[in-house]
Amino acid sequence: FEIEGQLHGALERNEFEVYYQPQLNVKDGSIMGAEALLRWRNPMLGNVTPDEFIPIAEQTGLIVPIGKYVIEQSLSFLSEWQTASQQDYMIAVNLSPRQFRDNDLIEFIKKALSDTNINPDHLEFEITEGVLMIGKSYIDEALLELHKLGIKLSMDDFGTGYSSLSYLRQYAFDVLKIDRSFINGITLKKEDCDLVKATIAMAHSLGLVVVAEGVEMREQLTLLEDLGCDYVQGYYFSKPIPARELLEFKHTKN
Ligand code: G
Ligand code: G
Ligand code: MN
Ligand code: NA
Repeated sequence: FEIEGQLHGALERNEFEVYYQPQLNVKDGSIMGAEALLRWRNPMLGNVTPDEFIPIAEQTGLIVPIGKYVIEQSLSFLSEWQTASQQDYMIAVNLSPRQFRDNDLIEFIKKALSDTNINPDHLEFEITEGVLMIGKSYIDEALLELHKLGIKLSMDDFGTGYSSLSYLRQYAFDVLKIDRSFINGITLKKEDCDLVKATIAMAHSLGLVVVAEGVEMREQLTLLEDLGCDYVQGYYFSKPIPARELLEFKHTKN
């Protein structure tokens, strides 16, 4: 109730900031790109986490303008980042179910790409099973449209849902993100290690690249490298950070 009240007008009051968490190449530790993660600081409520406000933004429809702000900010940051570093980075943005009900979504994305002069294949949208479970044709059509534009699609939180495998077969995903709950126990539990190993092999045989989420320890990185994982993301490298910090972020593997 209080969150909802404050959420109205939060965009106009400039209370949001997009943070970025780097994604690194397992082989050489180089930066591949970053995931955009929204942060909200409100004068009355202080910092409110996305787990608290995203569901309310979804219910109220406020996620539509807020999500557009995230896309705009992320692309303009990517343009700045690529220019500053002379590297072809990727930016990954989370899309939630309600955003697909916006008839203007695809046109908005196209315009944001052309305004920032970003090549569509440097933009990735992270989709959870929750989006696909809705089972509406407008979602299938939007995903197909994004794919045709050359935008990358990644299946987020892989392994936590009920029908991930059938969705992998049904949709044109480019990236599989292994949920951090599996990475957590990877060095401790043989079952988790075996599951991650099999997931990576399956993804590769389907032509997908694999990102491991929630890497917190060096031992996890070493094991993921042995298992052939492509990219990693997690507190071991960096938590989500403001744009200006990412511009200065350098990771050295050793
Ligand atoms: O930022 P944090 O790491 O606490 O993210 C918590 C959850 O909020 C994640 O599931 C993430 O996908 C979601 N989230 C964060 N930023 C955004 C955003 O910009 N859009 C949407 N739809 N979800 C987001
Ligand atoms: O979109 P997704 O649900 O995957 O959101 C990523 C969430 O995971 C965000 O809340 C982000 O802050 C969090 N996160 C990122 N790296 C780590 C990590 O290494 N450990 C833990 N516990 N959380 C992480
Ligand atoms: Mn995500
Ligand atoms: Na997620």
